[in-house]
Amino acid sequence: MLHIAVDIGASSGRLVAGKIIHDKLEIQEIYRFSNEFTNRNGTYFWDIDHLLKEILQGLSIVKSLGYEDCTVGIDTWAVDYALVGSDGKRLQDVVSYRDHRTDHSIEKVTKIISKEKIYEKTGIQFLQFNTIYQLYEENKELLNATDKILMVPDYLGFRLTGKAVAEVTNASTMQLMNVEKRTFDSELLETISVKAEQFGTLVEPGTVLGTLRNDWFPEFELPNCKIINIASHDTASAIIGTPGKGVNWAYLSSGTWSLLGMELDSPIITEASFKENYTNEWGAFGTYRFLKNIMGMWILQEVQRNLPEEISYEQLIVEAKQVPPYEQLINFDDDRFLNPKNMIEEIQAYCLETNQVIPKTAGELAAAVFYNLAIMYAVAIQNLEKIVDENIELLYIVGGGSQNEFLNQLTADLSRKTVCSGPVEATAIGNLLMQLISMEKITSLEAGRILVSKSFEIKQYQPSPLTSPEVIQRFVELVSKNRSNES
Ligand code: ADP
Ligand code: LRH
Repeated sequence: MLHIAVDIGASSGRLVAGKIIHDKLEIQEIYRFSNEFTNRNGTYFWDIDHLLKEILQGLSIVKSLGYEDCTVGIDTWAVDYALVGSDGKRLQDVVSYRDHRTDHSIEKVTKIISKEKIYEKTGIQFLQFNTIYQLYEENKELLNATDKILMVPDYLGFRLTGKAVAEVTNASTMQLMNVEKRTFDSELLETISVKAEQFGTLVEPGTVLGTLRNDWFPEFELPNCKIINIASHDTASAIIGTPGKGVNWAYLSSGTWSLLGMELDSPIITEASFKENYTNEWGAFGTYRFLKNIMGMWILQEVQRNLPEEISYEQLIVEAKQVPPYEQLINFDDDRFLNPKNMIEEIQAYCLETNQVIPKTAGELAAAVFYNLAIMYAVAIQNLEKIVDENIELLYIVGGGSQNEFLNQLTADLSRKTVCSGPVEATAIGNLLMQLISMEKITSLEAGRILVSKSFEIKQYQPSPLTSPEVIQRFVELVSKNRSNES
């Protein structure tokens, strides 16, 4: 039987088919489509009906290739949701987490319940767009009329099967789950006037959601599909698909976001993890993704979008390499870079305000992004080692961003760690592995990761001597200066 991963990130979606052939996992991209949010009357929305159509279009291609039966898993980005009425209809379009409605919501919610208490209960990092803050800002009449609040992959599954669930890896990103009780926290729900019954049934990855209702989509020729609840948070799937071995490895899932952390068996909720805003998102098999969100390739995507002429990633990297290193230090995790009107102007304004060289050309802008991301990764690894109290030996970089060999080498140099890159499609692979485990074709997460390391090329980068070792310390000082100015 064929297995299909539907993997939709903030910048693109794809259907990837997978099969075990001669003890190797073979994957094939069946269909790819773009994804973006757009501004309508001042609010940023995702086009969720377009995504649903693209999934159906991709599945009809599977059928046209001669496959009659398959399993399907759906993963997407986290935190966003659809509000569904009791008639099963969506009450409004899905608002993007980059919308400005939550710019000040952490302050508002933490006036009702303290930051410390929220962190102690959930172990989840403070990001202004977490579901808890989005629901706090939601129109109260709409919320009252809501039968089910479904996270994006759960909603897509609901549209395909009629079954409403809350898959736990993604549900944990709401910052509404009590990590000790492993269920919704009643005090947090009360704070935002939402009831536990308004969510779908909590399900673990590996369970079966239901059967695709082909009869609901007569305009498409579809195969028979069993939809599996995989780890529906794309980052959870990416970490499942990361071929780490042993204990002392960290990961960097590099796409629109850079998610850097370690897989743990139990959460870490301490003063240090709180201060550095590390999160404990739930993983498959009771693991925790102890990680930090770093602004990631979003910055570059937005630089590219605002350049006067189109330029490929490959060309941007060629031009960035010609620019002198470390021309400016930029803390891209500053909220001002979350969704500015024009990323290029925002970067330039930051450099002007901080008396630094202003990047102007495509190569200078890309260099500013790469050098600073590499510094941010190195700092995040240092903090991670301190908090987890482990010495990290290997950093695995997976996702679209792992194709950037220049940044991979810079990351090895600055972090002083061996870096392994690939697979590029770790998220789709993790999605497929969960389907294979659910269908009892592989026995465990470890067996899945061994399969990945046998099946895909992994490149290694060793740290080379540093030209400017002081940049990391200077960056740390910059961030702590910003923090003390804020408080
Ligand atoms: P997401 O799932 O968040 O949409 P992906 O894992 O698909 O993200 O990664 C997208 C990112 O991959 C792009 O923003 C870009 O930075 C990077 N990327 C894509 N193609 C290349 C390439 N050929 N070389 C280097 N980086 C690339
Ligand atoms: C990456 C991701 C990340 C979340 C963000 C909203 O695609 O899921 O893990 O923090 O999007």
